[in-house]
Amino acid sequence: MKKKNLLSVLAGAVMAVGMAGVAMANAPAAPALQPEPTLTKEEFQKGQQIYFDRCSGCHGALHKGATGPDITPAKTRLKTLDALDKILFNGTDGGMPGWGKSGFMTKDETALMAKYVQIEAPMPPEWGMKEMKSSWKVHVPVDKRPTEPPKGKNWQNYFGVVERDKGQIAIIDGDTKKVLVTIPSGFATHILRTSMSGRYMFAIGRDGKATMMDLWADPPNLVAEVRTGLDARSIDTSKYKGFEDKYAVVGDYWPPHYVILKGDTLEPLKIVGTRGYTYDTNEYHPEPRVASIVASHHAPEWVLTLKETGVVLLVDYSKLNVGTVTETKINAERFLHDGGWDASKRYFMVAANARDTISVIDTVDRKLVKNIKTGTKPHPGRGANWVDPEFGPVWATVHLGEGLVSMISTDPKNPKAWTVVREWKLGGNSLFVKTHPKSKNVYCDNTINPNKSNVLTVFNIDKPTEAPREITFAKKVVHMEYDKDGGEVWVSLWDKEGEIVILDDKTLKEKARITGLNTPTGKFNVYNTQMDIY
Ligand code: DHE
Repeated sequence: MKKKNLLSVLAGAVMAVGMAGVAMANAPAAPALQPEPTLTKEEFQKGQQIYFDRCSGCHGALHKGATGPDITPAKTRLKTLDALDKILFNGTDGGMPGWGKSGFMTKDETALMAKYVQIEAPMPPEWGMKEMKSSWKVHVPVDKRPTEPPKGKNWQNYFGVVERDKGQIAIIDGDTKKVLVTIPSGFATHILRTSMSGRYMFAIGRDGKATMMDLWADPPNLVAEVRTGLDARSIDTSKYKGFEDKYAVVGDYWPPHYVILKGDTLEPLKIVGTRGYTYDTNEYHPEPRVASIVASHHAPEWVLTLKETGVVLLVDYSKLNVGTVTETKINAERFLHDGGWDASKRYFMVAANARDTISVIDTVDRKLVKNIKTGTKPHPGRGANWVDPEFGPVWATVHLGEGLVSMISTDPKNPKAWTVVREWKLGGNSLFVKTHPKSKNVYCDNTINPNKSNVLTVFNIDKPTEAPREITFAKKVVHMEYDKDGGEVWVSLWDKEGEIVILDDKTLKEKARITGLNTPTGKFNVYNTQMDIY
């Protein structure tokens, strides 16, 4: 009832403004709010599930917007059901997927979702220590695990590959290209990270489930799991000297909190909430979601980004043994998303994608260096570092909203430091960019451009003004990763009958192909992830 009243007040306000406009001049009347639709209990439950699976990542659990716009009823009821249905079905130029067109939703489902987004968002439940502890399972106790790496195996060249739609991880031997094992993980598993020793690999599911795998077991196995929340995207471990493999941390979207876990068992140790105030306007936000996390090499700290408030947290975990976590808050920009280290691993480069900005955080002097405007919706993944022949060390991002690679000088001594020094035009809107310290190539996917999603674009570092080469595949291409030695590039062909194509980095010729993978998405080489090489 309360919600209805709020909307009526808003409707009244909008109408009053409209009428004043008519009286004063010939200004166009503000659009009237559409009536609130009614949904049956079944329709509501179905809408809620579809919203969680497909929409909340970009628009937030409370529909308030982040990467995608605010879609609370005050906005959505300014549009007709038909107009909303068309957006849901066909997508938009701004990067919203065409859920109907791409086959993820039926015609009936996009029509249902048009109605669902016109009603007030239900408040999702909380998830505290009691719930976490009851979901925590140690499958292999620490004293039952191997004490040395598997003999005869180049385990640091293993790859963890997310098979997203199956919610499982394929561990693949990078030397033999054989799938050693598949391990169940969370719903629509998002990313993988390794511990500092490299021995443990961690997965985070969109349902908040963290999964821990032991790569010293032969074959690798699932050793522990815990559900840290109801919606999550990021996980990392403690990497600072003296704290290697000691802790893991998960950043949740819902509830808005981060959870510190014991590094060898995933036992939940501490939950810290992130609800608070936007960095610029100081408005309370009920849902500041934890986006990217990196582990500092300069201090016993994690760098955590809070999407909606635009705040970067430096979380000191060195006194956790006495139950204390110290946070340093650095104002950056809204709405923080993904990012990675520059080559020195001192500066964290993070996209505030809805503000077309990269924020640079100095983790030694513990401050914001600069907010740098790049292109429309930067989306670096972790980005890529190389040495430009003219501008020296650069870090680069691609963009969701346009086909553009932006290179930022990361050498503090360069007069052009922290500015965009070079740009490359890309055929399509992109998700990920990748290179390796030993490589002369920079690879970009074009995943979200419907006309070029099956094309991999390859630039030459030494000839930055030369046109890029393009490799066309039979299926949509997403995410690239190098092997340990930097001689091979692994590329996902993203499909239910997906594959990984392995290219020779020098010749760009196909070396091998791993078939039979369901929606292979992110791929993480153990050594490169352990050492933050990208
Ligand atoms: Fe991601 C990284 C959030 C959609 C594949 N993604 C990240 C990170 C965040 C994030 C916060 C950084 C984690 C870190 O470094 O700690 N992603 C989100 C979303 O909120 C969003 C936009 C919508 C959603 O509903 O989840 C989203 N992401 C996607 C996809 O659709 C992708 C392409 C495939 C999938 O998983 O469904 C996708 N995101 C990835 C990958 C990375 C990632 C592979 C890690 C890149 C890397 O190299 O580190």
